[in-house]
Amino acid sequence: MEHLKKFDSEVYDAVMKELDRQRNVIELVASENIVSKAVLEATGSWLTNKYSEGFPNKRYYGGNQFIDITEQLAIDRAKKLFNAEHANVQSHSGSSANLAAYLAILQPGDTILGMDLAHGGHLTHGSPVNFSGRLFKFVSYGVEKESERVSMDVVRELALHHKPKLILAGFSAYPRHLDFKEFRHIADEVGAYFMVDMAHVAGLIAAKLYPDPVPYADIVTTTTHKTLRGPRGAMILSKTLDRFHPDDKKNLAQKIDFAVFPGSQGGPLDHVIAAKAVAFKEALEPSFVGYQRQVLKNAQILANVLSENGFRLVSGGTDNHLMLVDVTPKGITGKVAEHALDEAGICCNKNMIPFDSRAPFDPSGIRLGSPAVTTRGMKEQEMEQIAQWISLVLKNPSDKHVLEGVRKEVLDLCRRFPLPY
Ligand code: DSN
Repeated sequence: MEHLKKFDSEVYDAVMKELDRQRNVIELVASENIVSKAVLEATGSWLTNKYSEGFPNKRYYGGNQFIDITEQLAIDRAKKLFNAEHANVQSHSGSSANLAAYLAILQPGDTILGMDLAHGGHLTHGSPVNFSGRLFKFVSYGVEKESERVSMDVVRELALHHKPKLILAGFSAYPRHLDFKEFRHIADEVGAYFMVDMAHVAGLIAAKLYPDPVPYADIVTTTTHKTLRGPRGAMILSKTLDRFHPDDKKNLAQKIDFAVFPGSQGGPLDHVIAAKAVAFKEALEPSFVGYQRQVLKNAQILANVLSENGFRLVSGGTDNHLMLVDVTPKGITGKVAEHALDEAGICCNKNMIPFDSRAPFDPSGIRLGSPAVTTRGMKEQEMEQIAQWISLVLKNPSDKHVLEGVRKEVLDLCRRFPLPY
């Protein structure tokens, strides 16, 4: 960083402060992780200088012989990792991957059945303030009030009633398994495409520790930076054939590629694509399964100890890497909880819980996840300790003495489990 330091001390200082923050906090934001040095080097590499509209061996610019290698490696490894027929690795983000997926198979105004953001879905699954809700007619399913789980009977009823062209499964705040096979049955019953946004659980799926949507879905989108532990970005996996238009000039794989470029993006981020290739190689290593197993174990311990300390977990616990904690029974809100934990060096995000009577900026819950702390090497013992600190902080959110005491212990734990850089 010597050049950055010399040329732009303001940016340099902020970057170094962010590194320092990452080193010294317990990161429980469920959608974040810590990349390896190899992924970081590829992301920060000279590939950022190149333009390469098109796809490997079919570019609109010269000089792409080495970019072709890195992009093809990313494609081949993504296909191998998820046993997918087709992979497009150019999506800049999960949102742009979802936009391209919709554009590949739908017309504006078509109906999509997806999960309600307020019940754990995602902004791009039909929120009225997002392009998805503005371009398409979304119908939402949520969780059931009692179980706080998705009911496939409800999904089926809604599908039969609204006859969507696309059924969408996936979430950003749902702590349970989804039954992708049953989603496929329902989609077949009503003649709909089936798409899964597996962003949160992609790493668990790669390790075969979460139900696999790839055999059932026409299209699977994912970010690459959550449990998958790659650079910030996304990709789209798909079947080759378009089940409803097998005779079209373009098959589904070609429609996806076309919807990404030129449909919704220009030049790909070649440095990030190279880093995706590196991350997929890491995910193909046997040790990645061990990592994901520990992600699950760590989430279980965190959930169990919080429950033992009297916290109400949405749906009673978790089957994956994340959990939603309703903090209102403790007399506080999600905003107060997030702030108090931040003061103590524990980072998470406030989150709506299903049927929340409060507003998104000060909701009833917080969302916690285990991927980043697991990457640092923390295991059951540390998770139990973290859960005890969370309990102590949330029971005393304005007690400076408590917050400072926990902050000191957090710093000590962070020093014992350093980042790789
Ligand atoms: N913002 C991401 C998350 O935190 O889950 C989803 O895109």
